[in-house]
Amino acid sequence: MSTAPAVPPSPADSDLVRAARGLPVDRTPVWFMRQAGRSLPEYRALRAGTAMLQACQDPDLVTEITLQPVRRHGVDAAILFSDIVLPLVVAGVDIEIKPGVGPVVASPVRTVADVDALPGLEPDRLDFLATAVRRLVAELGPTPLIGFAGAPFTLATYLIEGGPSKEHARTKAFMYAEPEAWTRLLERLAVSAATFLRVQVDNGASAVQLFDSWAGVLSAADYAARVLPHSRAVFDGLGDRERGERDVPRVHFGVGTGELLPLLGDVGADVVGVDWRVPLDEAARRVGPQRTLQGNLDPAVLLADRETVDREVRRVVEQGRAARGHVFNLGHGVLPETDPGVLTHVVELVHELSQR
Ligand code: 1CP
Repeated sequence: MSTAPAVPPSPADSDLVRAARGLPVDRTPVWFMRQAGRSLPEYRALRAGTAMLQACQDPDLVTEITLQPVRRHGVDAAILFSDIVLPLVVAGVDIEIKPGVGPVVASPVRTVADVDALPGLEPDRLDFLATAVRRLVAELGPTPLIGFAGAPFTLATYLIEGGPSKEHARTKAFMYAEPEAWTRLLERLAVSAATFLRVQVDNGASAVQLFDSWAGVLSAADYAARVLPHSRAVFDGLGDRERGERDVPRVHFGVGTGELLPLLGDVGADVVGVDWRVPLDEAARRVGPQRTLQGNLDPAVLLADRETVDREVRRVVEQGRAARGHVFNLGHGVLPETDPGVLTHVVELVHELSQR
């Protein structure tokens, strides 16, 4: 019999963190983007009467909403309940999240002067975040908490367009017409994203994800020259990994990024998130052997019959074996009309298919 004292399992040894670092795992870890949210009746009940951005700043609500999908589905990670626009809101930018629409900006950024007038994010305004993360880490025990922030480009689309948009034409026009103001805007957004992430890691988050959801609207050349350096600055802002500063796995994700996949890892990520458009074996070729992949079941598949769900989950698990490591996820967020029972089933099936 071993006499070594029992060491409690730590999130640093979890399958999620190990897969992200390219280490062997017991089972393929699985979590879902937007796993907390409108697909859960317990979320709708808790959120009733509280505006989204108010809920994000209430440590009790953040803790409870973040834990809901972990309890219900047995996912391998929690993701902080927050929003990519929150650092801007906390800094004092007038933004509202309109139900059924998304973030709406009262005074969109349209000129150089607008860029210069944007307030910076003071870390001491993030006490609510530090409190929520510390509570969550205590409650979660061995389950890792993923912290996140919005990447500079995707945040810039909301600031410039004034709200959700499909083509992001105003954003691109600003990028081409005002290159200096563009650089200044993305630099400032990178600083506030890094501040937001540092608070999460310093209080115990085990991994971070940078959401550049709309980067796929750019050509690879524009992405490389005008966006990538600013996303890299966010990860660099976490500190010097060689010296062990905030050395947690970094995930980088965007939608429609098939053409950008070779670049996405270069930003400083351990894990590249892939949407459903590119199969994971092909994505592994594009990203290269130095990165783990995350994804990539089409969220719409979860609305289909059970046979289709099972077949597609099997395919994703199989194709994920081509990567140095695989974190199972959807290719984008859970659709609100998804039956939560199907999500629980997917977690069980991924675990069963990947059990060593
Ligand atoms: O469980 C989780 O995943 C954590 C919660 C989370 C995350 C990671 C929320 C809560 N928002 C986000 C990130 C986020 N927010 C992204 C990146 C991820 C993605 O691509 O989906 C983006 C683009 C946003 C912006 C945003 N906020 C939108 C999209 C609008 C558009 O342009 O299409 C929307 C609808 C919101 C509101 C929002 N954020 C989160 C929730 C639960 C909601 C809905 C709130 C409500 O219905 O009142």
